[in-house]
Amino acid sequence: MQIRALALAVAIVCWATPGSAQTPAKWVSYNAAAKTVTFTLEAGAPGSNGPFNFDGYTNGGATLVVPPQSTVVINFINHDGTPHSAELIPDQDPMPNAGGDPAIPGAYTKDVTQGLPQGGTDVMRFTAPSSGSYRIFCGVPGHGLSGMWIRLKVDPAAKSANLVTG
Ligand SMILES: [Cu+2]
Repeated sequence: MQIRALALAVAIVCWATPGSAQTPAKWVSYNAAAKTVTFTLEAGAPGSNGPFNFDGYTNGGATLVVPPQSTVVINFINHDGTPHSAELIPDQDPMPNAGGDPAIPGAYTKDVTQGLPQGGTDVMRFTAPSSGSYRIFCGVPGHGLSGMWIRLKVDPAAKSANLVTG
C-alpha cells in the first residue's frame, strides 16, 4: 500500500514537471551584435492546457517583445495532430477567422490557412518596424478565434528580446 502511494506521488510529480519547467528563456534568444531575435514557436506545445496553443500560451497570454528594426527569426513547429500555422496580424478586434495577408512582409508560415501537419516546420523571417503591436495567430479557420494566438510587441526602448507572460 505504501509503495503504491509512493508510485502515485512520483507519477504526479513527473506529470507536473514538464509544464512548470518551461520558462520563457527556453523560447527566445537575442544576438545583440547581429540584432537578431530567434524565437521558437511551438504549436500544440505538450504539457499545457489543450493543443490549440503556442508555446503553451493562448489568448494573448504571452508577448514576444523585440527591439526596433531587429531581424526576427521564428522557428515554427507543429506538435499537434491537427494542422496549425502562424501569421503576424495587427493587434485589433475583430480577429479574422482565418489567415490572409501578414501585417509585415514575410511574417507567415507556408500553408497559412491549410496548416502544417504534425511535425511540420517552417521559418518566418522579417524585419521589425520602429514600433507596433501585433498578434501571432494560427491562420487555420477558427483557430485564432478559439484562442490560438499570442502577442508580438516592437518596443522602441527594448535592448533585448523577451517573452513576457501573464
Ligand atoms: Cu491552429
